[in-house]
Amino acid sequence: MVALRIIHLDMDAFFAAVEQRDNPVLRGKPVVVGGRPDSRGVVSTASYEARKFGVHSAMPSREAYHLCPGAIFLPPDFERYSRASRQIRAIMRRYTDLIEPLSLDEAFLDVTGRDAVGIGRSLKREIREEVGLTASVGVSYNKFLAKLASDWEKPDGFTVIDEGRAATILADLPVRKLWGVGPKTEELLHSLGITTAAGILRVDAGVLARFFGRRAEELILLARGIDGRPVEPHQEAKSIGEETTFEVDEGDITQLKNILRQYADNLSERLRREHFLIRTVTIKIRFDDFKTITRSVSRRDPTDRARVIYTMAEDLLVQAPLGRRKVRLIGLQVSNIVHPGEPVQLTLNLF
Ligand code: TTP
Ligand code: MG
Repeated sequence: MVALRIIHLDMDAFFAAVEQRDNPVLRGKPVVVGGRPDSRGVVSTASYEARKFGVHSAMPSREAYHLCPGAIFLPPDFERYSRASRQIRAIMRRYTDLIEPLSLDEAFLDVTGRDAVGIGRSLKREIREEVGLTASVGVSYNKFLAKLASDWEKPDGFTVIDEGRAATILADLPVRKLWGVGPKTEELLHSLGITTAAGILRVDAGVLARFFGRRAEELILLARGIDGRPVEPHQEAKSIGEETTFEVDEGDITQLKNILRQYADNLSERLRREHFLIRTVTIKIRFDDFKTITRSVSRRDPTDRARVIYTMAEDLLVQAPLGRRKVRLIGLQVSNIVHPGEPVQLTLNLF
């Protein structure tokens, strides 16, 4: 019997839920947080009431408006989302320091040797009572299954996957739900007639290896519900960044530089507030034909200075193959974050 020891917690419709908490008028209504419906922005998230109409994250706001004209569209207010995120993080820390945050609203906890189910329930209750938001919680014996569990009965879910349940779930689990399986791998698996986790185990391992190389072994392990990855703390804030989709495509490099300067100022301020330093700067450019490029540069000495960040970004912009093409979106991201007094280099996580 494998012990339940990993918790995955993911807030429900996070940005929209914060808005509904703070403004009772919005409760029970379709709420869309993100770009304005008359802009070229995208949806950050939608309340579950809006999701019924087919609205989802990353969809153009305009499309969201067509699907659900009655929705209330709101611009994001990161201050309030970060505050809620910090409160949630503080509640998690009551139970363990082994916390791996994946984003503002999502984290793994390792509670080996303790009552994982009891801790999961307490987390949910304390977040509801103290932060006024609902979380979906999954409890299992590894990260893959704990994440699957938190998603199982969303929103406001609480799902425990023990070995028996894992066997039942894996028998019919679509391959897409396996960790790291994206559209391409899914397509390849489907072309081999494999649609479920259990299906992977029915295929000869040599055949799988021929198609998937070293990934084959990992797929087989995941299909058996095995995942050895540890919960890795100290990975919060892998990167921060800003980006904008223009109302009208921009062809003027001076304008692009001005925007990067503004981003650098904002990011520098955020870094100072959080007491972080960074080593890597990345710019992202999406052209009018949607082709998207990213360019990165790193420096040895960590910095939080706007002028340094801007100069690095400007160099990248000048060297980018802009040609005569117009730019639809420009973004600036800083990563390789260093916490003062803890000079470890964190994993790079680019766009
Ligand atoms: P998610 O946890 O993916 O989504 P969610 O919390 O809104 O909804 P649920 O978990 O119930 O399915 O992302 C957390 C927040 O991150 C989300 O509220 C808004 C933000 N976000 C974006 O800004 N853009 C995106 O494309 C996604 C997926 C999320
Ligand atoms: Mg969420």
